[in-house]
Amino acid sequence: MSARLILLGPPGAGKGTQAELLAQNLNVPAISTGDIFRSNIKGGTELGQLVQDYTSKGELVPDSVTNDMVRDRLAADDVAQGFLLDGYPRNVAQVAELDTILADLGLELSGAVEITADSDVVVERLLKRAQIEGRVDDTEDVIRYRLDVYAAQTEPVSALYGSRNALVQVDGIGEVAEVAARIETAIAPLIG
Ligand code: B4P
Repeated sequence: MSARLILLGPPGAGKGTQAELLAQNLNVPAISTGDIFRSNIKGGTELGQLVQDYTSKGELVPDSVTNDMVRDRLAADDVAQGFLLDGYPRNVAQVAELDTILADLGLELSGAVEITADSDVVVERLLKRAQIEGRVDDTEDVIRYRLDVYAAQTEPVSALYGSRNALVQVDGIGEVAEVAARIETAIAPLIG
């Protein structure tokens, strides 16, 4: 059975952390749009220069850029047996685009997992990460702005997958291993 999953959750809920563990477990690639942007920024590529202003402010990168990048990535050979999308789709227009991309590839989504976490907890986690990694978008103002962007643009995405009966929600508060175990239990009905 191929797992084709989406991982949703506010910044700091643990998406990146859990995506890595879950992808290993399911033996599928984890595809993080945020990671792809960051590695392009670091490498000084044309894409990196294009997106840097948006990511540093916590704004969503324009759909035209993000959608093309995801379309290319999902056409790669290693995705044929499944994937875990981390951080995409992030607004309702991206959901429509993903529907089209998957239909074009003849693939069906297994469902979406939303990791939930209280704002104060995520701000605290991200400020801690800032001290270790120094990500430019991990300042308190930008973190709070990213949370607002999540509420306005990405919560409707989870509502949409909910209306399709394709959403499970998992509490992201607790030890990393505890959250991972909750996710594993929650996705069982999605991946059969
Ligand atoms: P992302 O890379 O997706 O950044 P994020 O939302 O902050 O999540 P991240 O994965 O980094 O954090 P996590 O919760 O795992 O996006 C960055 C930017 O890229 C966006 O602002 C936007 O500009 C752009 N972008 C990305 N996708 C886009 C799209 N589709 N469309 C348009 N623009 C897009 O972890 C946070 C911290 O919590 C870590 O330090 C971790 O160690 C810690 N943590 C995790 N689990 C924990 C636990 N259980 N207990 C304690 N700490 C925990």
